[in-house]
Amino acid sequence: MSDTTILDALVVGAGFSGIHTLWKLRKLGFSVKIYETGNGLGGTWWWNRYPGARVDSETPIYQLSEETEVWSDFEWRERFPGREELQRYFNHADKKLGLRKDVVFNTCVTEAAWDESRHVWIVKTNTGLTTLARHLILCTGFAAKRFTPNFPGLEKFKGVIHHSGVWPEEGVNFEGKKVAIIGTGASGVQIIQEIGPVVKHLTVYQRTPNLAIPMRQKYLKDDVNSSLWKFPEISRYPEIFRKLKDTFGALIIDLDFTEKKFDSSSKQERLALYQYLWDYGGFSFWLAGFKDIFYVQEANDEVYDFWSENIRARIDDPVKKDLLAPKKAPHAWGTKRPCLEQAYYEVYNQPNVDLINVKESPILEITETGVKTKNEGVIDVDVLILATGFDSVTGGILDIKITNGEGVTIQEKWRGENGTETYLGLSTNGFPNTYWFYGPHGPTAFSNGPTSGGLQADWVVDLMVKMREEGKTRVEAQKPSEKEWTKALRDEWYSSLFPPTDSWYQGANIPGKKREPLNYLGGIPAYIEELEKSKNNNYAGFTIV
Ligand code: N01
Repeated sequence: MSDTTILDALVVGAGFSGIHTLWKLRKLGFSVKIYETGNGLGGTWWWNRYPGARVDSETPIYQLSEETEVWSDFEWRERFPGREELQRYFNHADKKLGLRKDVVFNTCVTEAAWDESRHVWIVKTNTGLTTLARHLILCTGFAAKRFTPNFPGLEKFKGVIHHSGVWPEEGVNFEGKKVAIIGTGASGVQIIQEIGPVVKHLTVYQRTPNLAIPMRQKYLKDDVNSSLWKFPEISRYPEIFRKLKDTFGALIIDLDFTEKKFDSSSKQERLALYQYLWDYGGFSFWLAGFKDIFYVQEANDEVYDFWSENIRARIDDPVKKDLLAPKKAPHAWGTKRPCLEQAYYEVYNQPNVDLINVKESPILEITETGVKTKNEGVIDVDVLILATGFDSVTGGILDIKITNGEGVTIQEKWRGENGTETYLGLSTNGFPNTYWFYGPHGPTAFSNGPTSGGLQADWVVDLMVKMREEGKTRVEAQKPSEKEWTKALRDEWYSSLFPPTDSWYQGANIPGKKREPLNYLGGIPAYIEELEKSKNNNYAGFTIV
């Protein structure tokens, strides 16, 4: 691209939000390109290829909903699609929408500087490209920056070592191997249940138990009429997509938090509801019971007890039982991402699977041959897996050196004493013509990515259309609006049970990162209302020139 061509928009990242933005802007006649670090489409689902990788959003909601030509012609075969199914989907979307011609792969955006005289972003990549763009759209997702703890000796390990977020394309052979895995988040749980039955020996290093819930996977080829959950007909998709936006997280078809209050239902009614959701599977147990579980300790305790009783019944060994599903909750249930499991707890009943509690017996170092903990000494392994997560939500954006017209970087702004401040969870004062989707202060962690990222993208596209019509070239979130949005988001968070829990929801998983609310807890309908309120008032809260 020549140094004088100005793109209407440069999109960073070819996951769901990036693809949707590209498709929509292109249709409206805007010039737009995506720069993508990976070598394929799918964003997180390009990188997430560890054994057992599978999404926790159920069919058919985890897809592009406006692109009729894509969904009307694609058959999902799993209730919770695995990585292969997702890759099949992204290839299908590419065929239908001709995406690749506007995606530059293997290209990582490293810097962007705002040129106030021309109202353009000057964007640089690791491959030496310099691109001018009117709008900079960051579709970097919430888990683009991998986190590896600073274990002493890590570089000395002589065996095979992989982080779950950058798994080799050719896979890893586990047969007959001794394996260690550090981390029991959503990635760790999926890997453990997948490789436990295959490896010679597996040692799991757990710091906090994952309070995981039954997935209740279903396959299209099975007798789908024999379960609570059925594959919806494609003809129902438009109605499903529409109704999803009326639910808290757009994460479950036909279900949402009950409108009842916890204490206005009898114990018998409550237990019947928990049981129904438990059997129904997926995120329903988290997001279709009482919303009070996020605010009222007593409501949370009761759900925890139900969870713990059910999970403990699946684990044979009393020590493992107490470590995986303690009688006393390690944190308020659901305030740290619960993941969906298929046979996670049963894996620990196998004689070849050991569990080490690193809170009691910390990892001292990684040696040439294995992992050394305080009580166990060195356990030798052939393969070491780091399922240690991500510098979530803000990490992907803050990895790019974004500098505004006054020479201030977004890093300086968000890492300063005021922390992350945004307006509407998609823009920040001082950084004109810049937006992100499925990132800080959006419904992100509590929502289905394609839905919430998609509605943010649509909002920005409408704004760009208006600016084009009116010959405007610069838009910036106003400081007072940003202060107000950020304060309301924090007030809601601090009124809930989330703050004491160490989770990536608030940056608590990264040593030295500021602990602060990074996600909007108000739910999708309230979020849509906020977006509409600004838009319908001539984009109130923004200065457009
Ligand atoms: O990462 P995580 P993830 N010593 O941060 C442990 C999405 N996702 O990749 O809990 C020892 O959740 C850490 O311990 P603790 C999903 O939203 C979705 O698993 O901090 N252990 C934790 O157990 C998910 O939430 C899907 O005490 C250390 C683990 O490493 C998000 O991505 C699939 C440690 C990290 O867990 C991230 O999930 C995969 C240390 N020094 C991911 N440092 C699906 O949709 C960290 N840990 C299915």
